[in-house]
Amino acid sequence: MTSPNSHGSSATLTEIMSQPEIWRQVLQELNSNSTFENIWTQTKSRATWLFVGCGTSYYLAEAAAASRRMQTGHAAFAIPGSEIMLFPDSALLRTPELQAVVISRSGETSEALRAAELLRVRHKIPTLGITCGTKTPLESGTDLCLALHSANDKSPVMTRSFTSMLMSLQLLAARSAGDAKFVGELEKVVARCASLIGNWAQSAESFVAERSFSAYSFLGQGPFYGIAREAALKLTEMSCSFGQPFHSLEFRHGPKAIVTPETCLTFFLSESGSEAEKKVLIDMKALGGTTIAICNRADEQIRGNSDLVFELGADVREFAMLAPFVVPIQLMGFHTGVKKGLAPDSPRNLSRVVLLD
Ligand code: F1P
Repeated sequence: MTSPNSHGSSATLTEIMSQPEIWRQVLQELNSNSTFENIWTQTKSRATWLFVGCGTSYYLAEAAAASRRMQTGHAAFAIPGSEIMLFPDSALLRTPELQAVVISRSGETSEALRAAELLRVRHKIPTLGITCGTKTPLESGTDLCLALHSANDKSPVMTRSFTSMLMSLQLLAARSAGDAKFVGELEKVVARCASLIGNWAQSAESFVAERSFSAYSFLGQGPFYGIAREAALKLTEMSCSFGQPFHSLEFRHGPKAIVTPETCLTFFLSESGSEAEKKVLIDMKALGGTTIAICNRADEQIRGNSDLVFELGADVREFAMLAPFVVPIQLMGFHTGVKKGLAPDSPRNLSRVVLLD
């Protein structure tokens, strides 16, 4: 069984379990970091934010954009780096007062770097990079750059880098919105996760040991949709299983055709959409699906219709829960991979960075 102190020799599992501690460090660093202060000062007047990334960093872009819209009430959107390269005319790059954010853990991904160059040099859009690497081409290829070295992962699979960069971008949005409460909410989330992660790891490991699935779906709405996409990617990368993300209510419009007990459906339950999303959970349970609920607080209906529940239980606004909600699926992806005889530390066909010729 996994405990916070027994990670075996897996870098990936160690990095997943280290998240509450790393988040604490990142929040402390940002609090006293003149670069973060400078970034905020130089970007606060920009009206519309474009978040760019590839792979996990693209799903981070989606979650960060959705969160920024909720936090500031202003426009924000996300585009994969490749779209900026191939279809710049459909990327709304003429939007006035645009601020671009290019996200890349490694700071080396070719599409992210090419997108940064196109945005900064050809389209004259101010660029902010965010990375976990040191002295990266992203840093030299953007106007401003935030580097979170302590959140870097050794594993090709992005776990703590994803959650830490997401929290940092949310903190920046909170600063722009003059929202002094948010940092305290993140601190509450960190404390909750630190006390829960050992139990979450054990629950995920037992759940995976007792069952086998032919398909996985991840359901979320609003800012949780980006989290659902990242969860599907985590499971796919670590366990070579097929995982698909959906907006929760979209699942009724066709995808529910796949539901059987061998279909594992994970619901990221928001608070804004709780009643409607809960009805989808109840409907899919009635169709015989195996269900996991990830939520802040589970009521009787959620418990009665879920095979496994992960509950955060934090008195915070729902966008403060984005990063911790992905943790149970990072753990499930890891254990599913190990059960299938795979090594999540060296996932099949994957490299840490995608470099184009
Ligand atoms: C992005 C990324 C990862 C993926 C893979 C290759 O990297 O696509 O999401 O897991 O290992 O790289 P980065 O631009 O954030 O470094």
